[in-house]
Amino acid sequence: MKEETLDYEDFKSDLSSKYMGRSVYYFDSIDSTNTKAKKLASKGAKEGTVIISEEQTAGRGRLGSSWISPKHKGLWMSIILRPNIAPVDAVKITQIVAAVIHKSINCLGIKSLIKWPNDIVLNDKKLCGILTEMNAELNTINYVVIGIGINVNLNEDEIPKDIRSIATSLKIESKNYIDRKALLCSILENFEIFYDEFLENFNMETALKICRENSAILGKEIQVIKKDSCLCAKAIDITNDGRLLVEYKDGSKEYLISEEVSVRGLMG
Ligand code: BT5
Repeated sequence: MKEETLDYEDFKSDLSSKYMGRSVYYFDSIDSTNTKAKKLASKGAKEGTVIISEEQTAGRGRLGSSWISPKHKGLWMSIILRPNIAPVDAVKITQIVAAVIHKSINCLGIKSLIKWPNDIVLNDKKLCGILTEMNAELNTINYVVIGIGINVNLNEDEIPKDIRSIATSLKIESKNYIDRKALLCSILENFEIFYDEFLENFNMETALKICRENSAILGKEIQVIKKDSCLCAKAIDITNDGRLLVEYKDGSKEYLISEEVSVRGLMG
């Protein structure tokens, strides 16, 4: 059977967005779509440009970790943005993307949860990771690259053994083959709506509501993992600016920003 591919020609007639995903760089294989996106962005690629690859040979997670991206099995892609916002506000975009992916997965009848700041999970296992990277001056953003990795049609034996206990796919969870093209279009269309609303009114209420109502960690005991420490805390709220409010055992509170810590549910 010929594998279904995600070249622009394959999905352009199904896509109803105006600019999100209207300029597409498609690869059969690449090291990392985020690395490519950063190169293209620094050469002037416009907002909404999408880089998609059928596989990544050096897919990246945060802090130098790697992201497994087998051929034709997932959505491995990056979106270039040029928001006219302060660099500190770029973390909000990660929450908007998480809400959008959750919504699009939900439309498939799959009930995922959002694990702040950058994971979509199901049954305590990771379905999707988001990697937000930015190039900025003190007060202005040159570009933001949103990397999205979604495990779509991986079978259990296609997930490396060392991450099998923490990773899953839409196919494994739903027991159905998932149409990657439809999922891709849904994400690009929903993202354009949420992102435009955010830029126009600085409003991310809808996204925050989705992140709060479908959180895998709010109200739960979590571990806040920093460079030199690992502390137990309770996840209290996601604030209007996308930070996580936690309360430690001694009653002290802290607002976490996605870059400075990892938060892992005790199950993770
Ligand atoms: C992330 O990092 O979750 C962000 C992943 C972003 C991947 C996309 S794919 C397109 C774009 N191009 C790139 O090069 N990257 C982006 P983090 O929270 O640090 O999680 C990384 C950890 O997840 C690894 O250390 C593994 O334990 C685990 N992992 C690796 N591959 C996985 C997979 N396919 N599914 C689930 N977990 C995985």
